[in-house]
Amino acid sequence: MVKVITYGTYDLLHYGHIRLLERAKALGDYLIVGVTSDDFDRTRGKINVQQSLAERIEAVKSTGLADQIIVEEYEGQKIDDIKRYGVDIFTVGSDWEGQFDYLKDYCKIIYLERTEGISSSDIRSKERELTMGIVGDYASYINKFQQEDKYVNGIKIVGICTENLEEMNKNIKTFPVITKSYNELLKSVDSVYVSANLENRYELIKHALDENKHVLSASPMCQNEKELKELFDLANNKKLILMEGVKTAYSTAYSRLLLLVKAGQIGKVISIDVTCTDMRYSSDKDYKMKSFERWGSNALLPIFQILGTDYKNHRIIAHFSDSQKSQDEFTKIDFIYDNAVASLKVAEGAKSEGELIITGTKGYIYVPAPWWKTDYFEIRFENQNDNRRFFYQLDGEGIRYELLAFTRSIQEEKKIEYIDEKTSISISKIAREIKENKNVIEI
Ligand code: C2G
Repeated sequence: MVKVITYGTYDLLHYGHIRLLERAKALGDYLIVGVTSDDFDRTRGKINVQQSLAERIEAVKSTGLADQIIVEEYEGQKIDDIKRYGVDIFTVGSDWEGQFDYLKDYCKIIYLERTEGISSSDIRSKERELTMGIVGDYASYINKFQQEDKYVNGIKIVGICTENLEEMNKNIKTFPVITKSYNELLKSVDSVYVSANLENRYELIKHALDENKHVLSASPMCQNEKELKELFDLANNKKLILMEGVKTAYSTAYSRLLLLVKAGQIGKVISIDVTCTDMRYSSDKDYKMKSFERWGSNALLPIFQILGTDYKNHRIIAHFSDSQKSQDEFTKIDFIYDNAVASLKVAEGAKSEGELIITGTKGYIYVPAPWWKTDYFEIRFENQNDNRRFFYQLDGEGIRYELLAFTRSIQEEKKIEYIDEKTSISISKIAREIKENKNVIEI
């Protein structure tokens, strides 16, 4: 019996895929099809896959051509599969010509002519492309963000609105719309990314929603929980997407970490210690961001997402800049829950180890600095032999995953919820307390 194996994503299964599978099947007596897992696709840079692994497997199954379907999950699996299943022929489309020649020590390699004129990307981009505008003041943020739409099918950044045009001009791409007028920007787009100063965000988000635009906003979205609740209600009533952009929340490593914690891998969580600091911009006199504004949401995220937002008590301790009284150079917040505690430290004017430690009754999770853009973490136990390490791919610091979740949410008319509204609202409550100097102990 001649065994043939082929691999692919098979997203939105089309004629090109089916022709390939037919010819692959005809090469032998038994066809094994390896369908790539979502994680593996992300690792190899394919983040636009529309269908879930289960849907893609189902589609391949429905062709009736595969005798066996397996899942491709990791780099190097092909050699393992070929040996394990006793494969005689490996085949794949000619778009991969030469790239799998290294398998020739294990079996015969055949590249089949790719079918011209059809591809999953074509089918995906036939859906109308959404447009996005950026409103904001910080060149360093906008610079990063504007690069990321090329990785996400279905959305294109077409404009920018900034007060800071002269300064910004050096950094921004040539967008069709470059303006100081927010109204002009809103007229030209379906959605906006709000990256302006915290105190302006509420007005900017509200204005965009009023104009029926979807909004992705830097975090915290507001300095007032009531205002944020009002914005969510407005968005929900108008069936618009309003999403909080904390890029860590959208990263694979962080999402997996949450799942492992929720699955009880470290027992009951008893304490969370989280630190985020940065001094890169502290000497830049135009940079007005304060510690909490810059880092608060990131640091609150694991606390609120693991322990919830119903803390019994909390205490905010802040050190303000000598020259600018409104700038918290360092802020520490302690939370007391019924059966747990949490503590965060954020700083723009002080430096510390930016790590995350989640203490549980069976073990702990350690995420090394800078934990907010990690691709790696460890679960550690008393017995070191039980320790496990987890590695994931993180591209574009997570911005492209955030943009992808936003785009998909608009397309599917349903928010893909990485950060729920309760968490966002609780973050804005703490932002208000710091702004109003309420519950704050000054040092
Ligand atoms: N294909 C084709 N003609 C097309 C499109 C795709 O012949 N118009 C072939 C591809 O060459 C591949 C298979 O159909 O052999 C599946 O294509 P994709 O789903 O795009 O998967 P791909 O990323 O090519 O995965 O490690 C190798 C990969 O797993 C192959």
